[in-house]
Amino acid sequence: MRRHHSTTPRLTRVLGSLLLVAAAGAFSVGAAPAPRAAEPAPLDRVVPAPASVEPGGAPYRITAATRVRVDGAAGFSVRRVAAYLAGILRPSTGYRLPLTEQGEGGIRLRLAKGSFGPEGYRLNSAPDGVTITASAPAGLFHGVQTLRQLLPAAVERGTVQPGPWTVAGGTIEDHPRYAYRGAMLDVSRHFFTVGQVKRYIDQLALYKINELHLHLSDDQGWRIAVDSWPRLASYGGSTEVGGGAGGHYTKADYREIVRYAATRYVELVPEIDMPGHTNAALASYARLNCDGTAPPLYTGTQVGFSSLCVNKPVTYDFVDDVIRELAALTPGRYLHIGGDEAHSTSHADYVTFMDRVQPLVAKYGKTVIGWHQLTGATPAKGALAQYWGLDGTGAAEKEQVAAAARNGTGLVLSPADRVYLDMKYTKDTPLGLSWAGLVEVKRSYDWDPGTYLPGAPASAVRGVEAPLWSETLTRSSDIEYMAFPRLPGVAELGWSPAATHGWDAYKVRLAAQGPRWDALGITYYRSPQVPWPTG
Ligand code: TNX
Repeated sequence: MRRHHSTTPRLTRVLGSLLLVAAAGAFSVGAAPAPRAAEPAPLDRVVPAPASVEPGGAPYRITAATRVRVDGAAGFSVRRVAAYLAGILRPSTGYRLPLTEQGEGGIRLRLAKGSFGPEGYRLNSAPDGVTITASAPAGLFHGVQTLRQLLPAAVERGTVQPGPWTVAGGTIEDHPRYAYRGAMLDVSRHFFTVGQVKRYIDQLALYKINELHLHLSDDQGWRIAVDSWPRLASYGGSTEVGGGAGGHYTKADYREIVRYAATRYVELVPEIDMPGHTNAALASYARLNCDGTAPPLYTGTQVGFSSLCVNKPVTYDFVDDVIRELAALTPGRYLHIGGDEAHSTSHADYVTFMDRVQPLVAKYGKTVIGWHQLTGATPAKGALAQYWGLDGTGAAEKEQVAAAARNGTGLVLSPADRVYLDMKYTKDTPLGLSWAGLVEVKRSYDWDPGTYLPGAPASAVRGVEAPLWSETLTRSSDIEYMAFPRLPGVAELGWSPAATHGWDAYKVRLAAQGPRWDALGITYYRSPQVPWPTG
C-alpha cells in the first residue's frame, strides 16, 4: 500500500529531473553535467573520511523486496543495530525491510574475526547486496552510519520519498585513528533535558563520535542528583545563567542517558568540576565553605571566583560521596574531575587537593580525566589531561603538558581556538563567545592532532574532543547551530587517517552533509567557506 503512495511523486520527480537536466544543458554549455538524481553518491563522499575506499562495480539498489539480514547466531546487539538501520530506512523508503536470518543478498550485517579492531568495519556494495562486516557490534554501527551517507539525503526524512535508493558499488575498509573521539556538552550554564541530550547523541553518532563528556557541575548549577547531599541538585540545580529555572537529572534520568548513549556506542564521561567552578555546591551547603557561610546562587558568566575549602576534612567526605555515587551511575571508564581555572585556590592547595581527590576516583574503579591544569599537579598513573590552550598559549604551559605526556599522561586535544564549538564563527554570529577568537569552519578542521602539541609524543594523543559551553545557548537549535558544521570536522580529525586530511576535498564532502541536516531538521551555520549544493 505504501508503495503506491510513492509512485506518483516518483514519476513527477523523474520528469522534474529530466527537465532540470535539459535546462542545465541549455544554459551551461561546456560545464560538467549536473549529476542526475538517480546516480548514487560516490563511495568516498563520507565524513569522516574512511581509511580506504575502493570504488568499482555496479551499484546496489534498495527495493520493496530488500531485507535486512543477520546471521542465525547473531546476538542481541547485532539485532539491535539491524533494527536501528531498518528504523532509519523504513519511513523514507516506505519499504517493509523486514529483519531476517534467511536467504541471500539484501543488506547484511555480520560479525567475523578479522583485523577490524573494536570499532572498524568493512562495507561491500554490489548489485546483489550490501554487506557490513565487523568484529564487534560497534563496528557494524559505524558501518551503518557510512551506509546512510551513501544513500540520498532524502533517506533521512520521516515521510515517504521517491528514491531511487542506490548505493555505489565497491568496498570501504575503515577503522578509527584515535580511540577517543569526544564531544562535551555544558549542561550547567544552561540545563538541557534528557530529550535534548539524546537528540545531540544521535547527531554525534552520525559522525562516529564515541565519547560524550557532560559538564555536570559549575558555578551556575549542579545537575546530577546525589543522595547523600540532596541539596546539591534540589537547590544548587535550581537556576542557571540568566536566572532561569535550571534543573537536574535524577538518577533514573541519568541512567536513561547512559543507556541511550550505549545504543549509539557512545560512552558517557561525567564531569564534576573541582576545586574551582563550585559555587553551586558551596551555595547548597554552608559547611563546605572555609568561613562556614554559603554564598548566594550565581547566574552570571564570570569564572574563577569559587573554590572548595581544601583544608577542611568535610571537603573530602563530600568528594568521596559524590564520586562514589557518580561512579555507581557510570559504566564508562572515565570520571572527569575538572581542575580548570582554579584562580581562587592557591597553587599549593590545588596540588594538595588533586593529590587527595585522584585516588578517590581510582578507589571507585574509574580513570581520571582533568583539564590540562592537572599537569601542574601530579597526574595519577593512567590519567588523561584535556588540553584546551590556544595556538598562542605560552611555551611554558605547553611544555608542562608535553612533559606530562612524555611521562605517560594521555592527552585529549581540545584547542579552544580550533574546536571550542561555543566560539563565534564570525563577529556577526548571534550566539557564542569570542575569548579564544573567531573560529570559522576551515580553521576548526585544519590542524593535525598528531603533531599539534610541540614535544608531546604522538603516542600520548588519545584523541580529540569538541567542547560546547552553554553560557549563550538555551535550545537544541542553538546547540546545533554552533556544532554544525564544525563538529563533523573534529570527528574527522579523530577518526580518519592523517593521509586523508585536506580541506579542499573535505569541504566538498562536508557540503554534501547540508541536505542531510535539512532532512533531519538539524539547524546549521551556512558557512560561506563550504560549497553547499544549491537548489
Ligand atoms: C573556559 S575551558 C572554561 C569554561 C567556559 C569556557 C567558555 C574551561 C576548561 N573553562 O568555564 O565556559 O571557557 O568558552
